[in-house]
Amino acid sequence: MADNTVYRASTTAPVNIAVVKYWGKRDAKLNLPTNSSLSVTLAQSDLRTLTTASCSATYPEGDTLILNGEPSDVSGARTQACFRELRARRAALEAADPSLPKLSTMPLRIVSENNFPTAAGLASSAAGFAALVRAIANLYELPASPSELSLIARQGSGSACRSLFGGYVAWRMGEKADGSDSLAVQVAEASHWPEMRALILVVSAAKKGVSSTSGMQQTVATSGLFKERIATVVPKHMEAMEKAIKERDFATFAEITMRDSNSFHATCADTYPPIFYMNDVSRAAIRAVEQINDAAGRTVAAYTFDAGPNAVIYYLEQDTDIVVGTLYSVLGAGIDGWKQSIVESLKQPA
Ligand code: 2P0
Repeated sequence: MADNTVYRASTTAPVNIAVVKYWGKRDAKLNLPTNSSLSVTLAQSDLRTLTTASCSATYPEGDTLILNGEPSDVSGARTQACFRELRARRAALEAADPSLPKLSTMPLRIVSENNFPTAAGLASSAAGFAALVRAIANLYELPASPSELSLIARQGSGSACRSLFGGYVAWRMGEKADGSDSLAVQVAEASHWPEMRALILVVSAAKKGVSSTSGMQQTVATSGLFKERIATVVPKHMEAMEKAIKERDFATFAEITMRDSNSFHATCADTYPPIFYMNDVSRAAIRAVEQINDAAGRTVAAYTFDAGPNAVIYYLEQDTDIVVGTLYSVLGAGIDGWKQSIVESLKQPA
């Protein structure tokens, strides 16, 4: 008898913001990075992708994806790699147990919604591919750990591998040519450092000018500073950052976060032709954080910027008034760019 069932599973995945940045691929096909990276996963309640994966023999032929209500292309190599890897794992389960429904042969229908602007430098591809991979893994009932799923999500978008965990997450670059050791691991649970907060200052929700994928390829090809970054700067930052997180040492966490953001944007500026993601408003946020730390007489806030102008400010809950209060008054008063900005305070953990 024909199987007319619609099989379905849903999941959410959060955004992560790197404090030691991924920038550079050593293998573009397998999406293998030139360096390890480390991020903080933000609270699900604030910024997340909600994804439902379904499959049915009754669906018309061909996999489909609806992203924020619009049909989206699934023919790209990265989405195809994720579908292929997940189907292969499901097919292995079906081969081992012939009583299982043959989901691996059915068309997939993916429906995905972000609750934040796509392509605003807020790592929508990270939450998006993490949710896509986990939703299909749930649909297929794969017995895969988050680190195993991170190997698949990495092939969708590098930073996505880090969104399969909460808390503090390292993406180990790995050494193998086949990428089987380039995966994410949790360094610490969010509850290890429950006072940690992230504030996102949205300068612009517009799509970024140079995509991360092409920007980092240009950097690898042309920047001399980048060679120094991957050889010495990032390994030093990874080690110091993991220690700072384990010891809940905010001053060191903050210094490495700011230095690594500066180092990443310096290699962007050293790319030929140069890439500029920060703008005048971003630089005003850096000055404001410096003022806040100077006035406090200790490091109470850290800024970081991804491939866009928006700022993420890390601070501890007990310093909310001096950090958030001062940022609102300093940035809100005289700087045009912030006037229409959305300011969200994110609690860690959810
Ligand atoms: C990061 N970024 O570590 C860094 C910091 C942007 C700046 O990961 O080509 O969208 O899909 O692997 O993951 C953005 O890069 O790039 C990114 P692909 P991805 O979060």
